[in-house]
Amino acid sequence: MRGVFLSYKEEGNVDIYKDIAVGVEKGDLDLVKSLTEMALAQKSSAEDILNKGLVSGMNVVGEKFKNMEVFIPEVLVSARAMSGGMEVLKPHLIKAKVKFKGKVVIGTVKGDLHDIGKNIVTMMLKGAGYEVFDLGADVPKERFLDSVKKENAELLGMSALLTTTMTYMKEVIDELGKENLRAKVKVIVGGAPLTQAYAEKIGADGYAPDAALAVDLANGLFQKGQASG
Ligand code: B1M
Repeated sequence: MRGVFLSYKEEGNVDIYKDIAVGVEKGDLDLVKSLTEMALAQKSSAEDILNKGLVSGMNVVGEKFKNMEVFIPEVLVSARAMSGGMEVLKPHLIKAKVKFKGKVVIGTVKGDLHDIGKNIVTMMLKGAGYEVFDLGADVPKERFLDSVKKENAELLGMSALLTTTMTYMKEVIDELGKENLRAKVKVIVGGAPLTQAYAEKIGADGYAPDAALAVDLANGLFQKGQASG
């Protein structure tokens, strides 16, 4: 084992990312956590560990799930291993900021339990200096609206992973309009089945295909002053 770890240094940590990905694929929580800690100790960036290791492993699981090579129990075990790695990464992704850039309410829409991508987006937004109120998964429109009002949020982020649930995003946007909140709150959406065209069709202000671009999108909206009402 020691020899393997020494070789990570020599290979510029490329192998450790692969092993983290394989650990996620196999659902080996302890291995994923210890390799994540080791990669951090070897000065890998949290973003590289996340994208080249954890997300890369989960993508393989996704492909296998699609091809019916693995099934829901294996996927859950992999998701748990990925979350373990994310817990280790969290403090490194979330930099302490004295002043928040803005307030964001985020959640996965009603009927949808997929929260891994939304959690990554949340972590990245926090890391970028936003105050984020994460409502979790399976969030009905009433909760989105209550939270936007209560926190006086400038940005609402919605995630959906199912073609059957992404349609709910429009219901939330329409509800914001009915409550005269649409001009005050910008809406960004994401999730595997989403596209820019779909985001435009439902009246969202922006779409991001991944967590890093979600941060760019939020920054762009705030910089233009569009998200500050
Ligand atoms: Co589900 N599932 N699942 N699943 N699952 C998918 C989504 C699916 C594509 C698999 C497949 O068939 N190939 C398919 C959807 C098909 C469709 O609608 N077209 C599917 C299905 C069918 C289902 C069930 C219906 C299965 C069943 O019960 N028969 C069921 C539905 C349950 C429900 O929600 N009501 C179900 C259940 C589950 C599990 C519970 C087992 C588990 C979820 C665990 C959890 O999240 N806690 C699960 C998983 C893990 C997956 C796959 C394998 C992986 C999803 C994932 O976490 N990806 C997925 C297959 C796949 O996507 N390849 C699949 C990794 C994650 C980092 O990516 O979430 O896309 P993603 O997030 C990215 C970007 O999209 C973006 O940034 C993230 C990071 O870069 N992003 C945003 C996401 N949200 C954003 C918001 C933004 C901006 C960017 O702004 C606000």
